[in-house]
Amino acid sequence: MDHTLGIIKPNSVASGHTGKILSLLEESGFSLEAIRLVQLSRADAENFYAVHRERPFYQSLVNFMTSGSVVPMVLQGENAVQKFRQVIGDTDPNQAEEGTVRKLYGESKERNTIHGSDSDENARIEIEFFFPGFFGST
Ligand code: IDP
Ligand code: MG
Repeated sequence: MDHTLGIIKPNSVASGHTGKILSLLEESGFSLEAIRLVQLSRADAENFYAVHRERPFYQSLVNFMTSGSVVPMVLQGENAVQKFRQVIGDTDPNQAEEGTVRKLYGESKERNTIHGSDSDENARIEIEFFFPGFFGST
């Protein structure tokens, strides 16, 4: 699979960093295949992050992800999932490498600017979550 899902999180949309982040992603070699501006409902955010249901940060994460608009997008490129994770950097901005999106714009481990799918299987599920029918019916 050469697609992944990214989501610019509410802190970065509100801070006006969306354009700079899109530029950085495009300069890194990704092409933009789909994009939206979305206000997640509580149920949406709970479903999207259901895998983290038992984690101590879950309710706080859901609160954060529903606190403002987010920008989900489909990015295409060779080895997209793995490469995107490299470009965004470590979950904790303090641990992320220089030049990564989270290092540049992340405010904390929770408010870390951007989501990236963690596997081809999850990328497909997450893309369908925000862009139903993206892969067609075949
Ligand atoms: P990832 O986004 O790098 O894949 P995950 O472990 O899947 O990281 O966690 C999902 C999201 O939950 C993170 O992007 C971050 O916003 C939040 N999160 C993860 N770990 C913590 C934590 O220890 N404290 C607060 N928020 C966290
Ligand atoms: Mg994850």
